[in-house]
Amino acid sequence: MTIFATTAAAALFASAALAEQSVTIGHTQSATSHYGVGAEAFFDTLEELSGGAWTGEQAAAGALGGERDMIEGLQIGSLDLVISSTGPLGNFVPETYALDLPFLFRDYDHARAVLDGEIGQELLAKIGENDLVGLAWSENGFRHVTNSKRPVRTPADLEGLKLRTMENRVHMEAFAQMGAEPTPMAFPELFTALQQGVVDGQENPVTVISASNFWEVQNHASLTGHVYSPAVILASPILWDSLSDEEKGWFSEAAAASAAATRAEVSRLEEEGIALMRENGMEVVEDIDKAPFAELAQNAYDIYTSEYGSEMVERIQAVE
Ligand code: EAX
Repeated sequence: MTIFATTAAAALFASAALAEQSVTIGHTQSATSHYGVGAEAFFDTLEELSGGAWTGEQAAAGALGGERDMIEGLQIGSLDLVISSTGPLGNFVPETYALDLPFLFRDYDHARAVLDGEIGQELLAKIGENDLVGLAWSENGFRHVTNSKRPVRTPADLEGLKLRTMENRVHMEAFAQMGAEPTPMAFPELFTALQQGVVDGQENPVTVISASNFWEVQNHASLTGHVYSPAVILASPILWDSLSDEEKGWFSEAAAASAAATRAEVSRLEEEGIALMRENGMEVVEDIDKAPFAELAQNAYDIYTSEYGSEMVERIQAVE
C-alpha cells in the first residue's frame, strides 16, 4: 500500500513537472505591433529552449491596464511579464529618468549602443533593486508630435496645445518649457481622449502612431524626434524567484530575442510608417529645425541632474 501510494505520488509529480506552463506578456500596443512581434518572438524562443514545457500568450492593447498599472502588477505578482516604455518607469526607478531626457540620443545606433552596453546593464540592475526584474532593453522609438489643430514647425506652434504626455516628470517639464499644455495620461485612455477632444495632440513613435490608427483622430504629424523612447522587458520577481537557474537562462534568452525582433520591426516601420501615415490622410512635416525645441527642453535636465548629478548624462553623451 505504502509502495503504491508513493509510486502514484511520484507519477503525479512527474506529470505535473512535464505539464505545459504558460506566461502572459502584457503591453499597451496591438497584437501585431512592434511589441506584439516582440512578444511572439519571446514565446517562440522560450518554447523552443524549454522543449515545449513553457508557452505564452499576449495580453495586448492594454487589456491588463496602462503601463504604470502593469508595472505595479509585476511588483505584487498579479502579472508575469510586461513590455513597457520607460514612460512611467521613472516613478519606480528614478535613475531611468536619464533615458527619457529630450534630445539626448543622437540616433538609433547611439541609443542601442548605450542600452546594450555598460549603462544599459547598470540600469537593468537598478530596476532589479525595486521589486522588478529587468530582463532586456527593447525599443519603442523616437517620438514625434501629432495633433488635430495645426502643423507644428516651431515651438510657437505648440503654444496652448493640450498635449497628452506619458506619466513622466521629465517629459511633462520638457513640453511645458516648449510651450504646450502637458496632460499626463495612461496610453489605453489616449485614443478616446483624442477623439473627444479632451486633448488636442499626443507624441509617440511612428510604430505607435501607425499601430494605433491615430490618423483617425489626428491630421497633423511633425517629425520632431524630440526624445528616444526605450522599451524594457520586465518580469515579476515572484515569477522569477519561482524559476530554476536553467529556466532563468531560457527567459533571458527569450527576452534578448524579443528585443531584437522588436528593434527590427521599429527599423522597418521607420521606413514604411511615414508613408502609411500620409496614405491615411495625415499631413506630415518632416523638415523640423530641432535646435529651438532642444534649447527650451534643456530645463528638463535639471529634474534629473538635481537628484542624480550630470555624470550619467555625460556618460550617455560620450558613447560613440
Ligand atoms: O509603450 O504611453 C505611451 O505613449 C507609450 O509610448 C506606449 O504605451 C508604448
